[in-house]
Amino acid sequence: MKSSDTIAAISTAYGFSGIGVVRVSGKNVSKLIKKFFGKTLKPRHAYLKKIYYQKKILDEVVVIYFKKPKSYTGEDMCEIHAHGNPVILETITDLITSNYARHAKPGEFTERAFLNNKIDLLQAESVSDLIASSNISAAQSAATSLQGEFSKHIKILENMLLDLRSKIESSINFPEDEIPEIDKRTFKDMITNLEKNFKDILSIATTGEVLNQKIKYVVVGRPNVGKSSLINSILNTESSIVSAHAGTTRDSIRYDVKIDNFIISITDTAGLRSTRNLIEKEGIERTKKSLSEANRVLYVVDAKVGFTKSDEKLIKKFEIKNYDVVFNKIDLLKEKARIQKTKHYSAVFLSAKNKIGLKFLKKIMSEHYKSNNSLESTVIARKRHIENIKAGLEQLYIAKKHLDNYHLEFFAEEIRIIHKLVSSIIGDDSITEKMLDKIFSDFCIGK
Ligand SMILES: Nc1nc2c(ncn2[C@@H]2O[C@H](COP(=O)(O)OP(=O)(O)OP(=O)(O)O)[C@@H](O)[C@H]2O)c(=O)[nH]1
Ligand SMILES: [Mg+2]
Repeated sequence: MKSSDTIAAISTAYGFSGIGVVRVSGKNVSKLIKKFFGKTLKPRHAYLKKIYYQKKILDEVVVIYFKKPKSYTGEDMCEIHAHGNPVILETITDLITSNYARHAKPGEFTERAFLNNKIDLLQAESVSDLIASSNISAAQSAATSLQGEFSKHIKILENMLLDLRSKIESSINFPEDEIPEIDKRTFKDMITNLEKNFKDILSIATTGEVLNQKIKYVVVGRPNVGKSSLINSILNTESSIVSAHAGTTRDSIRYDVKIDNFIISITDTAGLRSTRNLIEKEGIERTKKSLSEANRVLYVVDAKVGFTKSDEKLIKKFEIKNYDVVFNKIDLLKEKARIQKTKHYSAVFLSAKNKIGLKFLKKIMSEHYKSNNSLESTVIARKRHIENIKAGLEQLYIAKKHLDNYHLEFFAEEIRIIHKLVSSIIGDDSITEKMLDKIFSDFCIGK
């Protein structure tokens, strides 16, 4: 399965930025360095070098050479830190791939790190999870898994199973078919310990989907209260159309935005009112749909009008739950921005148009985020891992029954299956190329 050809890719996101990095890994790296930069470089030292294209300077770059096995992939590697311009980065990659390397496939650098035993499969997967994290807890859990914390738990389980299997083997060699009483007691104790370990792992491992869940906010209210203006000031752009005309927004539009250190989704909707206009009616239908998918609602009112009986009616009619009320346009009242907590909701007084008091709204969002993420989870897990652990636990219960019934052969077979389920989590020999392809194809190129 090990491939020895040299691969190259741009490892930073596409677009314009301060710097962009091209990564190369494989046996041609030192040849390439010599050709490009005229001499060999000391490993893990940064060198300022020039790169030429058709005899003219293309860019001044920082090059770092990593000599195997002390590199991310475990092979000879080099990183070229150029200016973050797609034209420059693509030209450098072309120069490299025309003679010394081929383009890397998604996740191929990490796949090589796995194949060269730099990391196990669990850690490899957490690299991708770390990159995809949408909040600080997800990122920290992925980083913890990447450090090998999750693998450590799995390895303990694996060793316990190995130990049990070798004990079973020596018991099987007894002439009688039955399990000697003394062995049975030992096996029982070991099974109890295994069960505890399986359960402990399930309690600390949480899937990325759960950890990355974004709170979905929907902004609703009557026409013209300033819903679109509120969204624009949160996004700091003019994404939603704002006008003095009531009924401006006719569609539900979703945006993702970063607040502090987490990402939320927020949806602008059509103002709620009775209308004969067919398009506006359809817009209100879409508001209903957005409401049904929301975790939290921001119900906006015009501070000059206040929160009235008719707002209460609307909230009932549209079955709006988990809402806070935004009193917008406080600039017209010369009121101070603030939060006021009531029995049913928090009231935030602000001005969307003048961007006054937004920090109070963000404070409330932070509180929502914290109460949503009170999980004490420490490691990030894939569905694949959780499924294997759960399946292992189920098999363990079956094994227990065989043990109670003195069926040593069946018991041994169950433990063998459990062992396989656990080992494939960190990637043992039973992992097929096909499975690896599937796992690494989710990665981004250059990682
Ligand atoms: N003075 C003042 N005017 C505001 C404020 N926020 C919004 N407006 C004005 O209120 C009007 C309506 O704003 P929108 O953001 O379009 O309101 P909306 O709730 O999205 O309206 P619909 O999409 O029609 O339901 C516009 O003229 C805005 O400029 C504010 O904080 N202060
Ligand atoms: Mg609007």
